Amino acid sequence: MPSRREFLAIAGAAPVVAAAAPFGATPSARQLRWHELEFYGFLHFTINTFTDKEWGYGDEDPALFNPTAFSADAIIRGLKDSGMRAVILTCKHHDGFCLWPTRTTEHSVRRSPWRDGKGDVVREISEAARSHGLKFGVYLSPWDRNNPAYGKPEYIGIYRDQLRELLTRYGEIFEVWHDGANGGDGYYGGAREKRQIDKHVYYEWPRTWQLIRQLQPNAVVFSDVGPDIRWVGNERGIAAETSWATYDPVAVDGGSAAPGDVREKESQVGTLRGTRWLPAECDVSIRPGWFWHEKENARVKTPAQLADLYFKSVGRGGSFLLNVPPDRRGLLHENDVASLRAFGEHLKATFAVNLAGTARPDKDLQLKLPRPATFNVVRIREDIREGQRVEAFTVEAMTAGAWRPIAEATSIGACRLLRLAQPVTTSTVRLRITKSGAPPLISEFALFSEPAFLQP
Ligand code: FUL
Repeated sequence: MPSRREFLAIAGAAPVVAAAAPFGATPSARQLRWHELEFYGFLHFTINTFTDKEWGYGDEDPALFNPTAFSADAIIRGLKDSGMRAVILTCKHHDGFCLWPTRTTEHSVRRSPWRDGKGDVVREISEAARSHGLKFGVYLSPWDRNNPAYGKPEYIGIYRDQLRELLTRYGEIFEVWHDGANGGDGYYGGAREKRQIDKHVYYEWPRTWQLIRQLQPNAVVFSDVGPDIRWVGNERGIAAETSWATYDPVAVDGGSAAPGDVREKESQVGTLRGTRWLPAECDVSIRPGWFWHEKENARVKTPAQLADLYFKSVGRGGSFLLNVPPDRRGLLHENDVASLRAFGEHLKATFAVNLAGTARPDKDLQLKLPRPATFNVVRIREDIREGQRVEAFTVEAMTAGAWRPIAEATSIGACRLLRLAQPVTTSTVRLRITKSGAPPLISEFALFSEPAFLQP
């Protein structure tokens, strides 16, 4: 586990209150490392890219997978330009096509003309990611509409073998992603039928998670119920305005939850003073669909829209998982690349300089700047190693000899970003904690100036 000093160095500030006993649930070492990533990419790429579908049925000919100019390096550079620190690849989506030469099925890149059947998308993306300093994670869909064994007990062994390959062949994995879309109609080796599974028992998730812990002890595991990271309950990339890192998931019927069976509204908020540290990951696509479609080339989110999502995900204590789907060439489309780059520049310009300079809050959480500064963004972090404590607060600025409130919110956690309605010029700011489960431990109180966008 990083020491308190290391963690705070990353958060960019010194603690303002001496160490105290932890309050409630606290993050594990792997969760703490994940919190530092904040913003990372998702790559949805498979046969769907070539069939113009979002969910393949599972009967697609592997020969359809044939990107003409695939470049993992160009894809990763495009993502890195936006400030992402990691990337997760759909190694297998619901249609069952494996992007690596697996021993578990014939339905893979080995039967495609791409690189004469000798290619391995997982290898190329993982290596390019690492060479550019990005961490690498895997998405492996539990639902497999191609596999004849899906719905039967033997499929669970196949799924685990696939995970074992992914977690042993490609170096360090930072995150393992299991989505909650499970069961339904599919090809299933020619059966072409509907197969329902019991989400609560079929996958024996705890055993699969144990296998992940064994093979990749540093990886965080994502699903609707964790065990490390929770789905945020929507695919719009936003956490609720009040979002707790603690969460006790509940099934739709009020019973015990499972991947694919949670009350989505509660996933967005988490559980105040909940018993488990399960912070939210906010996933969304840069386009309307998860996969690339020609007709969506003009519907790429603008840098201003991406910034809005960043403030509503990272700025509410979660992470921002932005999908950017490669096209049929095996490259990111120019429109996506342009938007990512402009967004990356905006992020840099916004957070490059903390206008509080070297000023640190005193014990009353007051910041005295050497000279007046003009800012429109406030960033506050709690020392989450000691738990999430703050439940409501106000930021006040001294202007014309009087304190006036400039922002107000509830949860802080790993990071709270406040965008002010108007820029404020002052040399004295304070944080007033109005509700807190335990004495607050604020590790950062910083001020920034966000430039305006020319285009909405
Ligand atoms: C969902 C899937 O059904 C979508 O296709 C996409 O992969 C999304 C990220 O997860 O569960």
